[in-house]
Amino acid sequence: MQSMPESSSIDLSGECTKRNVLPYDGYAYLIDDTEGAFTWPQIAACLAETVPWRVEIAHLFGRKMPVPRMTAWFGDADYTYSGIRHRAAALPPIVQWLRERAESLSGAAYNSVLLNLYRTGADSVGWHSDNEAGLGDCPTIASLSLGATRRSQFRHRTAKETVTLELREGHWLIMAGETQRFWVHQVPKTTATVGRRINLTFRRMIEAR
Ligand SMILES: O=C(O)CCC(=O)C(=O)O
Ligand SMILES: [Mn+2]
Repeated sequence: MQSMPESSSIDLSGECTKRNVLPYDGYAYLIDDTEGAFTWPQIAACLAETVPWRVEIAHLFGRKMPVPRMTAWFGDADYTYSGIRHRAAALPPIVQWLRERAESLSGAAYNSVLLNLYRTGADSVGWHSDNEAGLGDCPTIASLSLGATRRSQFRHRTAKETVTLELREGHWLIMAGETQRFWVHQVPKTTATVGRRINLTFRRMIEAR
């Protein structure tokens, strides 16, 4: 794990506090970045309008299924999961700016970002971990939430313990250490009326072994 302190709650250069929401076997630091001089709604609107969002078709268990959200990818290299191949593309300036914020908050470096657009409560991401070979062992992943508040959950693979969070606009979730090995996570569908939510997960892709 790169430069992430082990204390469960630390102060981050006086700007905001972060706390590990996982009880063991990994780190998922929740950082409330809502107090800064950031205009998160404008940034969300800009991303919604300018990012080339697509509904990808996943190839899972011999079936083709549209992914229940819109996605986009920017990074130095292609990114493949569930039979979906995102082509390498340069980060737009606004995403580069967000990457700098992610790097200063987490102390890690990122060369790519996966974006998710949840149009309504019917959009979701199912239980998974971000454990593709290209991410290496113990990846640090910085996830930013914008727009509507949505529930996010972690579930331990063997103990089955579940941690539930409500991710609000301006929340960062920094996953690190053995989190991807021991825990799966999801953003479930909801029947509540919720507006658009955008999520960015900054990652560092390394050579696949
Ligand atoms: O939208 C979120 O908060 C999580 C997204 C996610 O887990 C992913 O893109 O891998
Ligand atoms: Mn994920």
